[in-house]
Amino acid sequence: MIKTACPLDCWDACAITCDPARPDKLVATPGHPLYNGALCSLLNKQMHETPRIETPRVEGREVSMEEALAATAEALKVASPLLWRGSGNLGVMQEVTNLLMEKVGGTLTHGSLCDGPGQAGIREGRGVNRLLPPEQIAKADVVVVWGRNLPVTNAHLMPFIEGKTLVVIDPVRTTLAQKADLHIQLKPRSDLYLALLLARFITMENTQNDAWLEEWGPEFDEFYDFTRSFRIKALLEYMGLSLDDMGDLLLQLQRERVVFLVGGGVQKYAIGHYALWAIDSLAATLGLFGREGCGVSFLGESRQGFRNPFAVDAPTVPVVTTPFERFETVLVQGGNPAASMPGSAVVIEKLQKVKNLIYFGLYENETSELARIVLPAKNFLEKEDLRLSYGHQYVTPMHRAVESGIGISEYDFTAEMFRRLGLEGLRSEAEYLREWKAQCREEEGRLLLPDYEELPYAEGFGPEGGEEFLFMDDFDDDFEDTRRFRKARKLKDREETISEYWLLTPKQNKSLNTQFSRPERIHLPPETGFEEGEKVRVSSEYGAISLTAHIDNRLRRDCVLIPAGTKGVNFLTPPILSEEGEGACYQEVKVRLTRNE
Ligand SMILES: Nc1nc2c(c(=O)[nH]1)N[C@H]1C(S)=C(S)[C@@H](COP(=O)(O)OP(=O)(O)OC[C@H]3O[C@@H](n4cnc5c(=O)[nH]c(N)nc54)[C@H](O)[C@@H]3O)O[C@H]1N2
Ligand SMILES: Nc1nc2c(c(=O)[nH]1)N[C@H]1C(S)=C(S)[C@@H](COP(=O)(O)OP(=O)(O)OC[C@H]3O[C@@H](n4cnc5c(=O)[nH]c(N)nc54)[C@H](O)[C@@H]3O)O[C@H]1N2
Ligand code: SF4
Ligand SMILES: [Mo]
Repeated sequence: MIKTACPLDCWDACAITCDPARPDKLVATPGHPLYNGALCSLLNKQMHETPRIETPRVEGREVSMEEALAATAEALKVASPLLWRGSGNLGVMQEVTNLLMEKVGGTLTHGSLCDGPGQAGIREGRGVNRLLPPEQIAKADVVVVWGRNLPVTNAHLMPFIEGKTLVVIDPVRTTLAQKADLHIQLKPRSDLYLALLLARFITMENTQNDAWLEEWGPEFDEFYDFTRSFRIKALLEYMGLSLDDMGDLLLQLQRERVVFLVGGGVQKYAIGHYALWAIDSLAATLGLFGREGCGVSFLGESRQGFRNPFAVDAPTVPVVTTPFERFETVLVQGGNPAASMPGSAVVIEKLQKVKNLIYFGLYENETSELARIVLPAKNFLEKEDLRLSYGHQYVTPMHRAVESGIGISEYDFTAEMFRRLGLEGLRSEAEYLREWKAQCREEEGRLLLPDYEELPYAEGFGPEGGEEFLFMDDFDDDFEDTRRFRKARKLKDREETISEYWLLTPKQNKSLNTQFSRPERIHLPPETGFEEGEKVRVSSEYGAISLTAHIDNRLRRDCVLIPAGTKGVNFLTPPILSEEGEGACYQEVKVRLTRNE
């Protein structure tokens, strides 16, 4: 039996045991402190059913690996090639290709398609993003799931919230919302106002945590003044909520142990950092940091605290608005920018201008179709690696379980390029893995993130602890423009004739971003008047696509939903950077619907 971990970009980072004779029947490693029981169907069904790229290609012609590597080495000889890495596999060895880029004078990317705005918002208040261990979540009385879709994206956390009072804040009446004690079905992109308003009410009722604030939040009074600069009635109307909703929420927030499980949903906007900063500021008002059974969970920074042997000094370009057209050679590794980046029309146009587009991955997709060179990768069962997690503190070594003639691993690819280009200084794969492991903490034979704290922020904020929490103190939003609150008062009349809908684009259970099944439908609220199965043309100022209607009464009447991974969804989304965090803004857009004749 071989021990490894699931490589997919998922909160759970499940530890896995593989019987080399049955690699299609993986099981969760027994005795894991967190996650036992079943693995999800993405890993045990979708992955096995998705055909892999088996043969390398150059200019559409199937070639030997030798020939493809020779063509790649040649293409890397240009001035400053670009490496664009996605998150198809979260093992640390994916990053070994940085060493190659450093040697050939290449360019890397910075920023994030995923959690950039949220991370930036957390850093504003806390200085550093420490993950909230699931063990603390298990001790809470009240769990507020705020823009995270636990049963779909983070299913192994479900047992940890069982038996607790459950509050869900989500514009969609998700399956979790249907089970919740309280569901706040707010308007998209309004979480920051909700957080500020709640902090204000808590202070008006004098239920803020004075003892905590005295020690860690000396600027609280200024924050309270800031929350008072918004008009209550206008805000409530804007969010689509009532004073009763506020009362119900306050009742839960004022209980002893409260955790917020915040997800990607709240921050896929230009102002996404404000959402996390405001939610953190609300948590600080209640003194939720550093207390047992309390805290705010978001995607944790798993590499924090490591001395990364693959960190290099190379120029970078933004990953969200990558200027592909400026590079003669682009190596895409473990990603599908032609479909996963926002603003597909612009992205594809830029990718088409690249002379040597090299795709290094497992499956055919929109990017492999455009590539001049296609290099099949080895899958996670065929290589050595180490898996960190953004959802929990455990680190899992990944061991080779299967020998296969298909593809090449990222380490072997790098070693081949070093050899062919006459470069020096690459150490052995085992040495790098040892270096990562040696930095982990070890408890009862298990590896933990070096930076892990059982009770994060108990000793204060900032990278070294000891610093104060910094409250949100300003705000600026031009998307909704300055008429924001006047418009809000007119919302009721506007609702009769909605012509533009908020686009929600959350994850779904049959795909992992653009890997595996790719649905082709749009979820519509019944009020749109479309019928199930009807063809709908969906357009935004960035592009248009046609999808099949699925009537979904879990939606607000001002929202439509197209899951991430849906073919073409990102033709609708804006190729812009968030105000902070160099992140993507998939939901900073409204769409129109027309009948497709
Ligand atoms: N509309 C919309 N778009 C989104 C999002 C959204 O919510 N809505 N979410 C965004 C988010 S959060 C993320 S993280 C990004 C993800 O976007 P990307 O990082 O581009 O990920 P994928 O599109 O899933 O593509 C992953 C590819 O990696 C390859 N791969 C898998 N394993 C390996 C391996 O071991 N080695 C190599 N070399 N390749 C491998 C597979 O061939 C697969 O096609 O998408 C973003 N795009
Ligand atoms: N099955 C599956 N699991 C995955 C992935 C996958 O593709 N498939 N992708 C992985 C990746 S890369 C990531 S980053 C994580 C992300 O995991 P999650 O954080 O759960 O992210 P999402 O599914 O994007 O959004 C979660 C929820 O936010 C809600 N939402 C949308 N807009 C708003 C808003 O304005 N306010 C509020 N309060 N809620 C809003 C959506 O309705 C949805 O229910 O999941 C990972 N896990
Ligand atoms: S739940 Fe997530 S980590 Fe676990 S097997 Fe499924 S995709 Fe992998
Ligand atoms: Mo992500």
